Amino acid sequence: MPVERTLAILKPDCVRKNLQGEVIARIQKAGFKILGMKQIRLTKEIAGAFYAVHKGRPFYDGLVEFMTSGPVVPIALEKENAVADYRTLIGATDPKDAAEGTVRKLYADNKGENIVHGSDSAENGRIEVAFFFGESELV
Ligand code: DAT
Ligand code: MG
Repeated sequence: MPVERTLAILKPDCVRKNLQGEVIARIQKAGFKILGMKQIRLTKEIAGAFYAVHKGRPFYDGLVEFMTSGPVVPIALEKENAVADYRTLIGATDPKDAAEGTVRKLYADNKGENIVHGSDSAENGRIEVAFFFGESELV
């Protein structure tokens, strides 16, 4: 299977609940290599640009509001089959639909506040990692 990059983001609810360590431990136990990690506060412009694909959807403004409501932790991950394996680890977007034992099932309150982001394709994995990290920050 091809080695892929995928972008995780520990969202503001994850940081508020002090769950960063729990989620990172699950990522590491699942065999992902952490290439880069930082804590930042997104501006409306940055969050809006990151989620530009969702612009016009009814949840877009709330999503940008939420993602700028506190610090987030983008994490660049690498592994064989990283995109699909990370999405299996985090579970469905809505925690009500997420499989038992997944990060969102365990920790998320609702579909809007769902603890973590994950890229949805290998191409977007590379694009989203590059959105937050320069190549010199990926080690
Ligand atoms: P995912 O984060 O699982 O890739 P997505 O790309 O469809 O899900 O949506 C991006 C984020 O937008 C998602 O994590 C939470 C929010 N969102 C999506 N659909 C929503 C909805 N119906 N109501 C509230 N928030 C929603
Ligand atoms: Mg998505």
